[in-house]
Amino acid sequence: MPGVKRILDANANRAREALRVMEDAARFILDNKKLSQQLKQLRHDLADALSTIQALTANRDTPNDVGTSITTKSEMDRAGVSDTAAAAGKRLSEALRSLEEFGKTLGTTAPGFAATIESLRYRGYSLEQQLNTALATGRAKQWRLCVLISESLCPNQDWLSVTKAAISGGADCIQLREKQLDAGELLTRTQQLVALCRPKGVAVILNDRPDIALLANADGVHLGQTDIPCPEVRKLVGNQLLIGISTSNLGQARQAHRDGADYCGVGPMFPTTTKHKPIIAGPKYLEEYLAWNQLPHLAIGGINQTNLPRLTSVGAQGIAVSSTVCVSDNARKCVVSLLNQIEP
Ligand code: TZP
Ligand code: MG
Repeated sequence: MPGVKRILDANANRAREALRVMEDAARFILDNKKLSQQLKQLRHDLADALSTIQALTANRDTPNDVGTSITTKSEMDRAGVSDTAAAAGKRLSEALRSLEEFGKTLGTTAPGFAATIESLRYRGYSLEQQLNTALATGRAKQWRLCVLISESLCPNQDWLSVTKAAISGGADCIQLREKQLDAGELLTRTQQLVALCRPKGVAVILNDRPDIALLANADGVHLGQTDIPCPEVRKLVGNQLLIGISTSNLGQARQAHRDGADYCGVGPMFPTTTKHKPIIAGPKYLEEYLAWNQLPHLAIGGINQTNLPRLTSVGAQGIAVSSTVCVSDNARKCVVSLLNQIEP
């Protein structure tokens, strides 16, 4: 049936083109040899599979193709490299699915064709995910001061006033960390924070809850070692959210990097009353982390104006604090004096 052959021809081209785009991103943007080779291999294996069904181009009839003049707004609209690659990944799986389904109708004229395409489609999914993850990382900037806000740690003022004071003092990141709130209230507070922070260029990170962070259009989500694993969260949030991971040693930092995290919490630096942490990683771990130097850092845990020099002396450029700011009777002043100790 010529219609089927035209479908197969069109989707063979779509899949090849999508693979080229993905390969270019892996090769020229990421300099990732392994991923480029895997994508290239997939393109060649696809060409081999297509060569078993004869003379596809003989059925090409572009002038009479009713689809060439149909365009959508989104196909001309790519926000950046990761968006371009993500669109190519989707295009690849759609094209392979169409090849597979219509390939089944070829019956005995193309034995094994649909099954081969199916296995290529699964390989494509995995490469698409690896590419998206690799392109999603490296986007977090090196914040200087992140304030973790918890209502229960703010004895002097309400949480929103403390947040406003911290921002006016120069905090460039706010992490909302509430363990007891109902999800509805957490969403409302995160939305309030986004409305407050976005116009000022201050990032909003939500602790533990990627779902709520997405709904509130926050900048990111922060995860501990026992929360939902980073690769699973990346499946859920794609490139829409930054992902931060708490780490206490370099092994965990390397894993976070492999998993596509955007930044790491590095700590605890000092004993802290905010969270139960029996082992203190200390400034030594920060020093190792900074020598490794693969992702932005936020040193965390028991940091205050008095002990901060022990971190800046090993090169700390970003810290996260909770109690020292929340408990202070002048959160603005506290933030200013912490920032004065950190290199601009
Ligand atoms: N993770 C490691 S230490 C810590 C977290 C959430 C608590 C930081 O709070 P504080 O009050 O600055 O020690
Ligand atoms: Mg957590």
